[in-house]
Amino acid sequence: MPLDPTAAIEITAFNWVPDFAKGNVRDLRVRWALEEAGLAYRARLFDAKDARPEGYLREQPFGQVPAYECGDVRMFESVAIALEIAEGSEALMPRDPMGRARARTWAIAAINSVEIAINALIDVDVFHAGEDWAKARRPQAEQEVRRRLTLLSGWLGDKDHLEDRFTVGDLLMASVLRALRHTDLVAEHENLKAYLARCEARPAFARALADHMAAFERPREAA
Ligand SMILES: N[C@@H](CCC(=O)N[C@@H](CS)C(=O)NCC(=O)O)C(=O)O
Repeated sequence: MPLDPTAAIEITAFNWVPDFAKGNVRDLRVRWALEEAGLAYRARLFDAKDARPEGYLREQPFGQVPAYECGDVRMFESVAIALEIAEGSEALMPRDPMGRARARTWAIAAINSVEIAINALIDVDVFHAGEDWAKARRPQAEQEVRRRLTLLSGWLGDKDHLEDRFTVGDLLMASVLRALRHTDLVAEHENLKAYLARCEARPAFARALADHMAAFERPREAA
């Protein structure tokens, strides 16, 4: 679904971030969810280096992206937004109660049990690279990511997805795993590597990534 400046749904995103963040800012997972759901949207872009526009803290209390608006519904937190989109789309959320419960469970697991460990590693590898404390902390942070990935790989086994079909849980898990691109940690598990490649091969992801990246080529142009 192309970006549409007249769309009812608006998200916020950045038109400038440091190179390491391109392809990994959290608007991408929301764009991906919207693409899977077939919903048109527009993007309001900020430069990450600049102060946020007046009033933005009323949309996103931490001044971050993404924020989301559709009619009277205003949200922040990428996972909450992805779940909101998923609730209205069978492409992301099965119809049956158990399927829905499992999709929501994996969505939270991605963030609360996997991303939390990955973020600790990103912190030392990216945000504090080279600092003495980060060098000391890194082995432990990496070990914890390895432990989580080994358990995730064990769960996945030879399945294509975390449950019996693609859901918002896979969308978020894949989004989280992508943050390890600067390491070989995912590739240590053939099934996780293939899982991530499978998720990234989805046309909706390709469209979302293309529009996410295009925002950095068109500074200050909304939509
Ligand atoms: N928990 C939030 C985190 C959002 C977040 O960390 N956004 C980053 C970009 S990925 C950001 O806006 N950073 C700029 C800042 O913190 O000022 C979510 O998932 O939406």
